[in-house]
Amino acid sequence: MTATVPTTTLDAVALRSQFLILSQTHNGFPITYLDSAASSQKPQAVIDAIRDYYERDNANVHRGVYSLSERATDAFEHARASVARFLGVADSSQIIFTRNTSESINIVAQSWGRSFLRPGDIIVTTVMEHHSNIVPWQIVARETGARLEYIGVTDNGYLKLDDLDRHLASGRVRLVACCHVSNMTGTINPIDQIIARAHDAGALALVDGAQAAPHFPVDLTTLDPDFYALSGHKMCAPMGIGVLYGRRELLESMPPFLTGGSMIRQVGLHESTWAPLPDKFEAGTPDVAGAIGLGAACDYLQQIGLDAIHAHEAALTTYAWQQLSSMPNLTTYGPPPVDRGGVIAFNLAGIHPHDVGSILDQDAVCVRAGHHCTQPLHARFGISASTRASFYLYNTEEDVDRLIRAIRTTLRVFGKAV
Ligand code: C6P
Repeated sequence: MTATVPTTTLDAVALRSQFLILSQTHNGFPITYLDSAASSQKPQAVIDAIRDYYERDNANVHRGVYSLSERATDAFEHARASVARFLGVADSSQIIFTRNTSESINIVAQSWGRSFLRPGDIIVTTVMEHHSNIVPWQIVARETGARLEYIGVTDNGYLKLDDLDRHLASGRVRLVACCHVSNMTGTINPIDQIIARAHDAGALALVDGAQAAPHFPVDLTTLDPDFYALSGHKMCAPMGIGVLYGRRELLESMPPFLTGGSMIRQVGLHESTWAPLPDKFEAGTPDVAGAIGLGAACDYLQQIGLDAIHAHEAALTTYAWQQLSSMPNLTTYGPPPVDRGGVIAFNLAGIHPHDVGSILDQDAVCVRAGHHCTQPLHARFGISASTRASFYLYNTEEDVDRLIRAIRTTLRVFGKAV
């Protein structure tokens, strides 16, 4: 069945001029960047914001009383306010700057988990998680005597929500940790329902928003998760800056994760007390330029409009899906475009994804090949690796056409029907 291709109002061709990196060629072909799920490219507005900070305002923050340091502090806190606005959060002190999604989830596991989990408590996560929402819970479960249980995945890449209800019925679930969007199947999970069901059962909800917040509007006041984690580098910001949002009472009740400078109120020789939020969770000199870049990225994405970005990605995903799903010798994983973000993982019969990735690179088509840090999900589909194309605001139908052509070339190289 052919789905209608949704319409886009985004002028991606014009937007591309703001991403200088995309004007390069490789092997004589224009770069077709289809790996934004791994890390996005950065627009000039973000690069300029970082450069301006270093050229005009650079000094350590929250320390100096001289005007340069005050300007740096203002720019840093202004960035935090931009992130809060982007996520629909009124109180910017609930926005903790971290390095990335992995660190954000580890803070919750190590701080909240080690303090509040007891033997017999249950943590529920899902088979479709990135390793960064599995491994921290394995470790904290081992340390506290809590049990780790999973929500399974259907053949079409949806979560088996009956599994969630079954676990919640035990009355022992303390936390449900779930991704908003899968980085392999692209499944957009019904995260509002998952959060509501967790809360109804007296459990907390942690959402890994790494593949969601960059691509469609996320309003945390409406969604009401207890924790939400994201990475700046997947949403036009630099690498090395991420966010942990947390409910105020929870963050206040949790001990700090990293300790030392900036996060204290008072230090004695044997006892110390902690600074208020968000400083309690931001020990040491922060990545000020990274935060400023993230603030600029949030403003940039909001200016373009997250609804428009989502519609644009939906149009490209549908256009790609229609061609990929009818190709012989090609298997895709996950739900139809209507239920997925701009991510399509696939395999070509008898061809290793690394070979696919290398041949596509000869035509300057950049995709990810491997397990995408989702080994349990790959195992669920009986595979160890896949090739993944992912789309963002700067991609065009022409990019999809190049992908399809390069896949056909790969099939021909291996003597497969096209
Ligand atoms: N996924 C991908 O190619 P970090 O590395 O900490 O910024 O993000 C971790 C992470 C957590 N959750 C999800 C859903 C993710 O997709 C990622 C990162 C990249 O799919 C790199 S492995």
